[in-house]
Amino acid sequence: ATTKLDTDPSDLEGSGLPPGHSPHSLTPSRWALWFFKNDRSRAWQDNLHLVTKVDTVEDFWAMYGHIQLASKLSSGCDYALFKDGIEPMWEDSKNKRGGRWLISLAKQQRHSELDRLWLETLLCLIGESFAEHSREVCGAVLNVRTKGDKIAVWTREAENQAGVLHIGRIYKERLGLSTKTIIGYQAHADTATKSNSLAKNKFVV
Ligand code: MGP
Repeated sequence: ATTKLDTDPSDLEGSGLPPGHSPHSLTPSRWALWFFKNDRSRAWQDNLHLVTKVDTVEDFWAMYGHIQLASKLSSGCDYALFKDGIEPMWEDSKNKRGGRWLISLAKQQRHSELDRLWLETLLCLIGESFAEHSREVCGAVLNVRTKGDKIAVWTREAENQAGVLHIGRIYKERLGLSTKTIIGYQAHADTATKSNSLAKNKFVV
């Protein structure tokens, strides 16, 4: 015998939700997953590929179940989850005045913590965890690197101090980082023009 697991949309009528909103739709309605694979013979932007877009919780978990865990990616690869319509690059009009909360991991954290921290980051995004400041969020990026992996939440306006700090405090708490761990926020304009690997922190929490 087969069991029907899908909910028939007509079952949702009369649920009291606004028209067009099934109980599990994500707000904003759609997120895009991007994958970057480092091929040094090509320009940076040409290595960035759109994988899929999700607009329900069910789609999100189906996607998550289909892709490699972060810790299984080869060094040089990235994932990015961004709001639909924003490309995961500094140049996008929604990113260019923004910046990122950066979590720099020690090498050994790839095995112990990376997958949990990246999943928690994704859930902070799709769950709109930053209250009204969630609208400031553009997306999140994972960099798998030999020198140490990185996870970052990108926001749209580096000068929005209240929004940036609210997001940073909640994000740090959600990741379960100790109060002794300091995380920094850097403007993309500074990251893009830095001469060494470290752009200056505009804010820390
Ligand atoms: P990276 O992949 O963000 O970090 O940037 P990585 O590899 O750890 O290097 P590090 O410099 O932070 O130590 C690596 C390089 O990719 C950058 O120096 C840029 O040349 C390019 N790059 C990265 N991003 C996010 C962008 C972007 O948004 N736009 C463009 N044009 N290039 C980018």
